[in-house]
Amino acid sequence: MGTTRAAGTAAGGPVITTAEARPKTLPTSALAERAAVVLRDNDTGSLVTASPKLYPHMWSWDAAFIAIGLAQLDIGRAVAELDTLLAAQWSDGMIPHIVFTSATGYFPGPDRWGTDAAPQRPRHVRTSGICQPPVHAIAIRRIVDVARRTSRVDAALAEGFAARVWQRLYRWHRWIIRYRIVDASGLVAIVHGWESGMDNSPRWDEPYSRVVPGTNLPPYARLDVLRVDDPAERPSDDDYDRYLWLIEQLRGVNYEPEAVVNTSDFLVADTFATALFALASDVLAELGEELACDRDQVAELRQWAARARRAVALSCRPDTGMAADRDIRYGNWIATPTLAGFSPLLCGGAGDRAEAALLSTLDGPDWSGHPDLFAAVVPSVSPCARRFDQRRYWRGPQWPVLAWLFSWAFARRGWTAQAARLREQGLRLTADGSFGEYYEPFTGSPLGSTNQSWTAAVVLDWLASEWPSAL
Ligand code: 2M8
Repeated sequence: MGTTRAAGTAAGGPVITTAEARPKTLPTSALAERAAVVLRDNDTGSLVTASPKLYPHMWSWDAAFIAIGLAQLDIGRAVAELDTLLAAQWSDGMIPHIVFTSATGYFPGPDRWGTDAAPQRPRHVRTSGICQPPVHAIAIRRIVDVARRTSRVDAALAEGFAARVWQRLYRWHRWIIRYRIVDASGLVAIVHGWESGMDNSPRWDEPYSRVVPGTNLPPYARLDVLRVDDPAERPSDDDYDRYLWLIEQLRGVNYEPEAVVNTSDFLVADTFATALFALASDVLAELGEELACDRDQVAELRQWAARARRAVALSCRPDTGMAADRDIRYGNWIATPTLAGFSPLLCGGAGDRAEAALLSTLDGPDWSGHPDLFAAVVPSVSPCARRFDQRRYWRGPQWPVLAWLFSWAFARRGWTAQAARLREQGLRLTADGSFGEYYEPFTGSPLGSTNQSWTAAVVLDWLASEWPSAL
């Protein structure tokens, strides 16, 4: 405890000094119990907030992962979580990125978003006006699979729910196809870094450098920096000015989906969102086949998945094999080495040789195999990259929720050894039971929020006995 060491030099990267202070490791049963307590404590009755202090509302992709964890406790509660989210779906099909509770401790709240004047908004609840990655079909798949193993009653409940909401999910995917495939890359476009879920990732440095906040940006006070131990774990004030400026732009066109794409100074084709769209469209089509949903719509989903998969494969850089994003406004590729580069491994389509090479990059010393990592979990940015920052949010730390996503996708693809290893290492990272939002890669210390719901949720799923061979 408390010794200081140098780390991060393996592949010629920066010398990084870290203080080791690794907390306890809980036995599995205690870890599962703690995870369940976190989900229960963060439950308002109709939704589980993303975290108790930092994020006292429902976030779209958090809700999907949270529902996966809830399924290990109570299928009915898991289903209710997604029902709450889907009830906030906009009339055009978009699932909003935040569904607000009455809590006031988060900025920007509903007044700053100002979606009340948007005709497509839901009437009974206030939401933000952008979206997040489309992982919801994956959650439904997992809930149905878990329920089928628990009891007939649970299976009937989960399948009935899936059949009931399938059409809503189809409309959500159709919204993405209609409004967010906007350039020849065929990748899913985003109009705000928050839509990627990886808010301040170096992927967005260049596009954000071109967003210049106007002098008429209304004043505001950040609350997020007051809720973490160290503001250096969060985005900078300059980042926030840009985030808020984009909201002003979107609000200015009343969140009309075509106008939003034409207006936002930030318009980027997101390879990671595209891979998730491909994967989730396939999963939704598969559920549609099982539940005898509309055949034409199932066929459309398959086509959308194939197109998105191809777009991700085409985005791969010839030198590294890693997928890239594209700045649509300025017409250039963005090949910053972040974990989004591994997108083809989620959805397939790059070809066997390319995938094998990418898998060995993932396991190699620049990434999960970096010798100084506390746990062999893919960091959000390569520890050998110039812009790697081991404590700052999406610029270096490890995110258990993303490790779960890769582990689930790998198991589905039949890569059980890799899936099992990710699960084992993900559990190593989270074994102290603090359920950090993200983790410092060299010490394994939790950062950002603690008792983060999606971290607790994926740990609960990982701890389920049948994982991963029977996925
Ligand atoms: C983070 O994003 C929000 C804005 O949406 C924030 O920083 O205020 C991201 O990590 C995002 O991916 C996540 O869904 C959200 C809630 O956990 O927090």
